[in-house]
Amino acid sequence: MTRVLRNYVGGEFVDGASSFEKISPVDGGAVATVHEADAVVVDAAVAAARAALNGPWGRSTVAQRAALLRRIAGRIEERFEDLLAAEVADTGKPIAQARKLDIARAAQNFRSFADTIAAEGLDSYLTDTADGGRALNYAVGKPLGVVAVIVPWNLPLLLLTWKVAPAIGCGNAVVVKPSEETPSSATLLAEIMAEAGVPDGVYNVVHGFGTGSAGELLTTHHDIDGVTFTGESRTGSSIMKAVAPWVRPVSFELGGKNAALVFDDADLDRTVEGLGRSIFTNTGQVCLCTERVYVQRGVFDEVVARLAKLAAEFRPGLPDDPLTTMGPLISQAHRAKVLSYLSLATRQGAECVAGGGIPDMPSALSEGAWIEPTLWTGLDNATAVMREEIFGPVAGLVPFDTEQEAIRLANDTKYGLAAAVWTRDLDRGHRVAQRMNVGMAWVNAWYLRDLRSPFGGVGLSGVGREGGRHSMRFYTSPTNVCVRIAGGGDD
Ligand code: NAD
Ligand code: 6OH
Repeated sequence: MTRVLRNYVGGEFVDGASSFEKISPVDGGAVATVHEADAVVVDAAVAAARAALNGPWGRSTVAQRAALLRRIAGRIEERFEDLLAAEVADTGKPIAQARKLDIARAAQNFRSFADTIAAEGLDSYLTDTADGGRALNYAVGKPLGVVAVIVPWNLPLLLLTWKVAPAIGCGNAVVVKPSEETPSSATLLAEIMAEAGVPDGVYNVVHGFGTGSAGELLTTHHDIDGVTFTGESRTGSSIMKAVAPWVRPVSFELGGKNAALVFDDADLDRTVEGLGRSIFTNTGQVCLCTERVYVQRGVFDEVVARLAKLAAEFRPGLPDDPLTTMGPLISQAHRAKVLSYLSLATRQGAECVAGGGIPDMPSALSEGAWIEPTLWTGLDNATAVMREEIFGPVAGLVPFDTEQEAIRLANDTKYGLAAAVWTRDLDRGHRVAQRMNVGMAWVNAWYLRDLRSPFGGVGLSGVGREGGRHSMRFYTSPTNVCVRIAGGGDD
């Protein structure tokens, strides 16, 4: 029997008017029946969040909220195996990866933001006035209010908690809309929130799709105060339009078409290992994944050969098989999109040097969304394959001659999320990284995170930054108080 997942509103699990099936990307079987939130449920969730803000939660202190975030982190660790099972059932990702990255980061997100809010200082200025006196300005950071949190399916719990932790830490109430592909961990988190003592209405979950469903109902709701969204650039654009009538603040972490730049002095062992992780982690379904690799001509053939060998060594399989090193894509629909780029690459003149199709799988897994890690050479930077986000375990490799040319090729994109520079020359590492038109550039590393640093992108890759105090800026709304201190008693 499949599980039934309900919406979570004001501390209660509630049905929706209709339901949909969540399908496993591993074998095509049913994972869960999910209650879809209609307008009545979304309204109730927003109202529950508003009521929480108007109650004792609205008067909670930073110290109380920091303690609460730490309790949530502790409870996540106690229910680690439940969350792991939920996440793996939805995504099919190898358990070892979900254990190390996805679920572990959920607890870290809460702890990190507990530290951030507890350490936040007062934003204050002393101003000289014309009469020789002074004025004291200080800004009181108040919660933004009811925050709509809309997240994708690739790192479901990690990305959800990356937003929910600072939102709650800053005293907001949230209505979360997880992806229709990954409804399980957000629902389980509702139980964890209740167990940790989060007041009713502070964390609400509405299930469903985007357009014409819970996502749109939430972003067009008249009583939300802001939207934080992670997902596709096109969806970000729709949400921006949806909130325009109310001029609501948004924070968007969107797609990428990220470049790696490999110089001929790079440590090739570290570089190829790093490239492999950056292209293939989570079956290429991380917004930060590299899909364009620019390699200096002198080492091009060697990098291609070594990376192709590494790609061929990946083993698709069941999440709990210790030998599995690559899971499926999230769904058949997403695989159809990735496969369409595989055939387009060939039509656009690519030479496929690794993968290129669907791997042979045992018959029990034949309905899964499996795909081969794929590498191409011979693609021009102007081709759709090199310009559009594919979001699969794929990359095109292109040679370059000079540093200037590498910078120009890497920056020749409408996206601007991340880049990775591989070189032993640290002057060049800094120089090139600083010239990348992106939110995040790594040198001799990829996806190495400090949760206090600004995370986000430019261009089609997003609006705003989150992380540490950058998150606090989005999740709070300051009121500046200016107190005149008259000078000398002659005023
Ligand atoms: P998506 O944009 O299709 O969906 C994301 C979420 O938005 C889902 O919950 C979906 O139901 C909802 N949604 C869709 N249309 C909506 C609408 N009109 N109104 C309101 N909500 C709507 O993205 P996805 O396919 O789930 O995720 C993959 C994409 O996410 C990729 O483009 C990837 O690059 C991006 N992503 C970016 C980051 C980042 O930090 N920059 C992180 C993870 C994923
Ligand atoms: C995108 O798929 C990954 C985003 C990662 C983060 O937001 C993070 O905090 O690590």
